[in-house]
Amino acid sequence: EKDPLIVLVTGAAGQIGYALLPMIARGAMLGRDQPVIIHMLDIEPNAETLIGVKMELMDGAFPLLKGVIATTDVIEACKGVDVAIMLGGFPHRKDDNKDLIFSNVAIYKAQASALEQHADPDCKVLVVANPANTNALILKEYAPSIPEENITSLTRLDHNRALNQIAEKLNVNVGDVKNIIIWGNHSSNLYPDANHATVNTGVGHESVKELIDDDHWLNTNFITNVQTRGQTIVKARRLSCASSAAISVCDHMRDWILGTPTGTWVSMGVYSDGSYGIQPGLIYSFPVTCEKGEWSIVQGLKIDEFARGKMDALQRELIEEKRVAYSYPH
Ligand code: NAX
Repeated sequence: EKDPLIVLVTGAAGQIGYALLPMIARGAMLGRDQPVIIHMLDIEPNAETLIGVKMELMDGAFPLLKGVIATTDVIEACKGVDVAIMLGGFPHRKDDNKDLIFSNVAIYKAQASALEQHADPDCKVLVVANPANTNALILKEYAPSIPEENITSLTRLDHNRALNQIAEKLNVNVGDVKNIIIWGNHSSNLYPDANHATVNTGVGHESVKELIDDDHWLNTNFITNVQTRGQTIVKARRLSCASSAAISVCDHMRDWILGTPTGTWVSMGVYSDGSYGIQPGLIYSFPVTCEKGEWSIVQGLKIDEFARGKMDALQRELIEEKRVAYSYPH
């Protein structure tokens, strides 16, 4: 049997945590043969909820689950961690982006230091809490000894939502659609790009763009459907999405650690290296393939003028978030 990996989930008493924890314990994230020890972190006002969530996790009687720690102590939570899923953060309040960024800078600064000092030196981190890209950037800045390629942010939910939109439009199984791209920022202006996506039609991989044959739809409704999907769910469920977010977290980590299938890429927020003219020093979502725990940005895709405009606008948005984050009083 493999040695257990220690998985930290911050904000574990929250909505996504509730859906995610049993998935991790069941092997949906790291594999059905990978034992795990779960560290759940939340803040003092939610300490009791956290204990309740832990009790349910224990009652799942998961053979892969070798231990659970539920704590409000960030240092205890970060000890020996191999994989860190950062769901915890200051909640969004309408039209107060600066406040949101500042509150999260304080949180991510402290958690970065704790991870740097107490986690495994090769710990892999996924930031989910919004603003996810900028929180990931702060974490990277304040944990300089964690390799920069180990710090990523979530755009996989948007990626999966985009795959579903295409599958519904073409009336095909979502498992046959691949190679969507979510570029840039996980924000209300996010850009799903289907220009390079394909559908397995049984006889081969055909271009989504050609099959749909409606650039207007791809450049309007398709984009807004993905952008507003979260709000559409809130309206229907009267709660924000949780299980789809948890699934996408598992997808992100599983593909990163165990590898993407040949010929398939996925979207991940990663530290930019100048690819596609995006300036280095941002956490920007790119199409990536993964092998043996390492991601690499898919190179050489043709970018049309429409996509270029969206990619640049999202870059500007991230530069602005970064500026605000860096103006946080040190
Ligand atoms: P909840 O508000 O249900 O849970 C957040 C939890 O974090 C709470 O239990 C809270 O007590 C805890 N928390 C707050 N500060 C903390 C700290 N300093 N240390 C540890 N825990 C702390 O939110 P939930 O619906 O679970 O969503 C979690 C985060 O994911 C939110 O920031 C949300 O905006 C973000 N999302 C990001 C997505 C993405 O694609 N990147 C999609 C899903 C989700 O909306």
